[in-house]
Amino acid sequence: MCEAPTRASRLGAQERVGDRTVVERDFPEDFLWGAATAAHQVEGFNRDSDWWAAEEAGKLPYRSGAACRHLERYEADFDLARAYGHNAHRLSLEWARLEPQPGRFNSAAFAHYARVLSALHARRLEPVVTLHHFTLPHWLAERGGWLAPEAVDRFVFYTEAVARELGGAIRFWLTVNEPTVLAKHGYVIGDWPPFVRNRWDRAARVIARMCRAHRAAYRVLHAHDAHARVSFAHSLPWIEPCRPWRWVDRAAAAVRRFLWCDLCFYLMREGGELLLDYLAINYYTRAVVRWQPRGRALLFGADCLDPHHGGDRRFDELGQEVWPEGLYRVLKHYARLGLPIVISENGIATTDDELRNEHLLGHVRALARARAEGVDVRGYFYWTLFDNYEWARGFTAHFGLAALEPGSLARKPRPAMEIFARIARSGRLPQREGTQAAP
Ligand code: IFM
Repeated sequence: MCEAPTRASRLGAQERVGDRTVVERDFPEDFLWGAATAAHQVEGFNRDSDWWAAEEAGKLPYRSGAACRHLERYEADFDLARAYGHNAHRLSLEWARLEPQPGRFNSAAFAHYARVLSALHARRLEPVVTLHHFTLPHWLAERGGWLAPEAVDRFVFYTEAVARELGGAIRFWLTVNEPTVLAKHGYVIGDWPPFVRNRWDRAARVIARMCRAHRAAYRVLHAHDAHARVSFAHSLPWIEPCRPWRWVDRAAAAVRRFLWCDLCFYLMREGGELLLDYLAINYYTRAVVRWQPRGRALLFGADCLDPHHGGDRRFDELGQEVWPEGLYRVLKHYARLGLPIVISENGIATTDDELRNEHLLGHVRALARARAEGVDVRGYFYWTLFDNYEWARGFTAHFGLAALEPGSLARKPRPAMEIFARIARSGRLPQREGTQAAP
């Protein structure tokens, strides 16, 4: 992934078949195709984490419980991914399992993740590994979580252990997942641990801490392996003003974009150098922002959810707009950072198969269009492989390429899984399948 793509691969690679036929591809052979998951959402019984403690204490509306039993079923899950054309897989390691007590690592948990990584390699699935995906060890949360003075040092200590024990099996790293999302839910909306409301100052400090933790972990991972490829997964919606002719809406959108999207890029610099080897984008939706002089919206602007704003809009189960054009715009916009790009998450919460199919095709087309215009996109990870524990929404949001059968937890592939497989195997968009260029 980190070799610069050739001009041919950027513009739609061409492949020799036999001696004469040349087949056009929209995506090169080494493009990463996979699904993304996170430990707490799929593994089950994550007992030493802050989320588990909050669930047990009745502070969250849903419990994760056995989740999807991925802890035991990971091999079958990776078989499924491989059978449907995936060549990569994004997962997270659970810090709370690996370090259930401060400074005391659990060797059985390390052995488990070593087996998980071998299982991926055995199936030729490239692992992309997140070190921190929203959950914290309960002991750290009790000391203040990301706001504890020791938080960054603790994260570095954990990262060093992971690099030492598992680093040989990992090339692509994501240090932290979506710092702005965690700060918003944990310290502004207050529906996630630690359930603090309207503390913008703390939210800002959490973001700054997580960015500092990223910088430190970046150095650690490179010290262990000069070839490591390190990034963090950033939530990057497309943000635009609701009434572009009104300066207040333009200003609200600009402030939102700065705080939500661009601030982390400033905080991830050291001596002017941006400590990212690639840009990992979680893209779901666009935000149409209007100025509103009240409450939270004063700072961030209010979301315009008018279903007829600029044509008929479609929203998923979580109220996120389905807008593939936004992925294209985000890619064109952030190409200016000059980094290779991986879409580390993209997906939709729905049980409507047609909508999921359309969503997938629309977003993959947006990717292909951006690539054809020279944007260096190297991979696409669908959120997610099968329906799982969607944080405070429990199991009520359906993001999976496969559904979970209640009770048995059997994975039932949805039609989109087959569409994904065809694109991943052929490197071509469906309407172009069978197209042959002249020799
Ligand atoms: O489920 C989450 C994931 O944990 C982080 N990014 C967004 C997903 C869907 O809401």
